Amino acid sequence: SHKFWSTQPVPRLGEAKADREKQADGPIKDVTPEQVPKTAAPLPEGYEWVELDLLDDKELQETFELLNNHYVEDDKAMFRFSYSKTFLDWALKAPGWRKVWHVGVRAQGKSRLLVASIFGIPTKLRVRDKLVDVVEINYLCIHKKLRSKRLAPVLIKEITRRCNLEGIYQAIYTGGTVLPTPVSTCRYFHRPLQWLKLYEVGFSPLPPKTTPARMVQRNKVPEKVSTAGWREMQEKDVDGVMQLLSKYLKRFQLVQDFTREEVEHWFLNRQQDPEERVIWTFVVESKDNGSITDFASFYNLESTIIGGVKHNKIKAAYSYYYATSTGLDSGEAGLKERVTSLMSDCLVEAKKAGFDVFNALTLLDNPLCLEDLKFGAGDGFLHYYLYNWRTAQIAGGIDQKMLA
Ligand code: YNC
Ligand code: MG
Repeated sequence: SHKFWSTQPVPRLGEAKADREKQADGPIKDVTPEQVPKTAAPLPEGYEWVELDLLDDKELQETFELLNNHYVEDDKAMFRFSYSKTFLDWALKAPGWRKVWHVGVRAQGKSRLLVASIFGIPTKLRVRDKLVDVVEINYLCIHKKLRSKRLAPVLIKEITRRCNLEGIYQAIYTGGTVLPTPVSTCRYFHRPLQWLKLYEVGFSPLPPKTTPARMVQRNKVPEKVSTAGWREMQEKDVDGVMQLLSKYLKRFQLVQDFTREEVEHWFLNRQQDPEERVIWTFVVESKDNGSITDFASFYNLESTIIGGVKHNKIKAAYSYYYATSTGLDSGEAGLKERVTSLMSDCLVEAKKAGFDVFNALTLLDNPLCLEDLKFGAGDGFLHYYLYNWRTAQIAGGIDQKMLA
C-alpha cells in the first residue's frame, strides 16, 4: 500500500531487481526549482513549524527531551536510544550545517511544547562511481500522543521542500523498519563487555548449557591493547587519517566522501569531561617513519532501560570508521588479521572507558572479524535508503546466512 511512499521518487518495493539494474544510476525525478513551494504546508490546528536553534542550550535541551522520551525503541520496547546533548551537538552541527534543516513542530498556546522533529545535514556521497551532494536525514520523531495521524509524511515533505530550496534533490537516511526500498541492509552485532549487567537487564540471554560465570569468563577482554604504535588521534593526524580513509573506502560502493573539515569534526574528540565524551579515535603510528598506518574509532550512544530497576542505562560503544594500509597491502588474510586486531584494541579501549557493550554493523570489513571477537548477531537490522537516486542494490557485508 504505502500511501505516502508510493508518491515519492524512490523505487517500489516489488520493483524487479533486473529493472533497477538495467537503468543508469541517477535521479529518479527532475525537480524544477521554480516549482518548489515557497512556504510550508499547513500543520493540523494547534501546531506550528519552527526552526530549532541548537546554538541555544534551551532548544538543544528540548530536542534532547523529545528524543529521550519518544525516539527509537527496540521491538519489545525494552530499550530506547538516549542521545546526549553533546552527541546531538556533534551529529547536527557537522560542517556546512544549516538551521533551516533543523525542523521542529511546536504546540501553539502556552506550553509551546516541542512535539516533533526532523533534521538534515549536508554531505557528499559516492554511490558506485558517482559523487552526489545529499542531505542526510535523521531524528525524525513524533511525540507518542501524536502517532499514526499521518504527520510523518508532512514532516518529510517539509524537509524535502527546504532542501530543494537550497538546491539539494537527493538524500540518504537509515532506519530499522522496511520501507520502499533499501539500497542496502546491515545487521547489528553485539560484543558484551559487562556480560552480567547485560544479562540482568534482559539484553543478553543466557545460552543453553552454560552458566553466568562461564559467560563472564568468555567475554573477558585483554587489559592492554596489542598494536604497537597505538595512541589517541590528535589534531596533527587529521591529514594522515583523511588519506587512509579515502584510500580504504575506495573498495566500497556507498560511502561518504570526507572533506578535511569533516574528518576533523567526526573524529577528533573535543570533550574534556569523559562523561560527556562522544567520539574515541585511535591511530597507529609507524615506528620507522612516524606515518599513520591505521586508525579506528567508536562513538558513545547510551540506551535507556525502560522501566529499569537495578540499572537505568546501557552504555554502548558503536564501532565507527576505521582504515588500514597495513592490511590492504597484504591480501585477504592480512586484511582479516589487521582488522581483527584494530577492532580487538577498540574493545579494550571501550572496556577501559566503562562501556557495557560494543556494537558493530555488518559493513566495511567487519564481517571478517565479528565471529573471532565473540560478537553475537542481534535481532536488529539497519536499512539504508537513498531518496531520488536510482542504483542497483548494494550487497554490503551481509550475506543470506546472516539475514536468515
Ligand atoms: C521512517 N522511519 O511508512 P506509508 S529513522 C520514513 N522513515 O507512510 P504517521 C516512515 N517513513 O507507508 P507515525 C518512517 N516511519 O503509508 C514511518 N514512516 O507510505 C512512514 N517513532 O506516518 C510510514 N524515528 O505519521 C507511512 O506515522 C507514514 O505517527 C505514516 O510517525 C512515524 O530518522 C515516526 O522510529 C517514525 O517517532 C515519526 O513512529 C514515529 O508512526 C516515531 O502516521 C519513533 O510514515 C522514532 C523513530 C525514525 C528514525 C529517521 C530517518 C527518517 C527518514 C525520513 C525520510 C526522509 C526522506 C528524504 C527527505 C529529504 C529529501 C531531499 C532532498
Ligand atoms: Mg502521526
